[in-house]
Amino acid sequence: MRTQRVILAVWLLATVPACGSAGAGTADAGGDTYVGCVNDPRVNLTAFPGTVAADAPATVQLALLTADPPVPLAGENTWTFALRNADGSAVTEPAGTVITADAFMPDHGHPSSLVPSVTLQPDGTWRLERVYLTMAGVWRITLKIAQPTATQTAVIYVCVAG
Ligand SMILES: [Cu+2]
Repeated sequence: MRTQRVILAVWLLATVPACGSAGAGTADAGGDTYVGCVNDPRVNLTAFPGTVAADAPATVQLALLTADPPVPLAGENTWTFALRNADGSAVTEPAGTVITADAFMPDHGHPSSLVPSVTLQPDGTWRLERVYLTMAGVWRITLKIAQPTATQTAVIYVCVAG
């Protein structure tokens, strides 16, 4: 029991400082761990609607359609998107396409505490929920698009302003 408590204390010491200003939903993101990102060159999605190309050699792009809240904010975000061909035309969705997502904060080396969910909607667009950005900074949302014939990856970088 005592050993477990010590291990927990060490674990907390090791993990908490990396996210010292991590209070979800707090406006105080100006702690010394905040990495400014408004002009960060990695950020490839700054507004909705927007598009993000899948990694080569994939040819699809994500057409990000709507966002709630309208810009990425600390807290839970819900986005919708469609898969498009490189020329912007609609992708004919093969049956059995499964898209999974994860959210990660590369500058702090930690994931979000929630795994986003991705659901195909009746109109053919996809709903990406529980994009839980727990603190200000750059977040990387990786979508794995598994189709019967191939798996493609699209990586979204957003800035949650502090
Ligand atoms: Cu962090």
